[in-house]
Amino acid sequence: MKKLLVAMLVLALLVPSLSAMAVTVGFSQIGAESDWRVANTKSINEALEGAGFTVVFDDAQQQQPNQIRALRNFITQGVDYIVFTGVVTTGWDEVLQEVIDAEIPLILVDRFPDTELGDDYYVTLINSDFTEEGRRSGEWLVEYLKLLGRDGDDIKIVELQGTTGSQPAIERQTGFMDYIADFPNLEVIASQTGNFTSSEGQAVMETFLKAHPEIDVLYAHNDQMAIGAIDAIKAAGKVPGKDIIILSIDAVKAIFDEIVAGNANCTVECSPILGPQVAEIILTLEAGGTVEKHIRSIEYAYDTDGGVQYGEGLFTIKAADEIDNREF
Ligand code: GZL
Repeated sequence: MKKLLVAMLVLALLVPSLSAMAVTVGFSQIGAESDWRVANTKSINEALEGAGFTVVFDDAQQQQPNQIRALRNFITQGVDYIVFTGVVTTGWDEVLQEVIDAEIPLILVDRFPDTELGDDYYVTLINSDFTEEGRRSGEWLVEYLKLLGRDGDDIKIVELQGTTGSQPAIERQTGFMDYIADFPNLEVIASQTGNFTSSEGQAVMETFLKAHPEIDVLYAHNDQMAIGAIDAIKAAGKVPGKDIIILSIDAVKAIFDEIVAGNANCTVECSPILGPQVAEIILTLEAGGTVEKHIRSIEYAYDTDGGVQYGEGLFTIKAADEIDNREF
């Protein structure tokens, strides 16, 4: 009798994880173009596997046709959930309609597709506010120039855009340009995509430096492109972080190293750690619960000395005080 009770207890403990393992999640990821993306992949896969789910992962190498193929494969495989972030904003209506028709719950992370499908086709969206990140970048720059006593100077800015047609690239540019529009002495003299990668950021910065000897600021849509640009600035005989102020977005560890070394000036945070929220959502749905339609990440900004305003009651944190907390 005692053995039977023990066996039943063990089974009762195992059943939830066994049942979770029966749940399969298809995860269509953009690629591995940046430290941010790699950390995002790790966070989501580890959280889902930690919750006992089986993950079918696909890296699309920043190519939309690969993502469309992956989504169709998930449908064919009959996964229970799909986690998806799109490399660009448009061109998803047909395949997402197929996901709807297959009645597979869709969890959107990071980037939000621009579709004609309304709002019912997905369960929830977990992401950052890219327009706010651009605005914060503009405000930090204005406040930092005041600290330098250069708020009356004519400031020449070059912009390294993210992947053409991607939501973060579109919205980070909009937020930044809208904020600096009130400061006519701030001028963007060149803007081009570096596709969120270090190598392309370096190559484009090289062309900027050849065409514009008078650059004062680099605004990069992610840290990876800024890190590539730092190499180009050094190769051109200029001092990054001093001759050219360097401002970027993501707050990955590698940019903290550059800020502490004096080669960069500020990074506005965009958190890739979305995994725990994704796993929690699926566990809630599996238990018959409901979830919020839109979940925002909580983010800050970090710079050389801290104390620079970038939002209502928001002031930067000194990078050297935060660097040991950064894992990716
Ligand atoms: C932002 C994310 C962007 C990062 C880049 O949520 O989509 O894509 O800022 C990454 O580093 O390539």
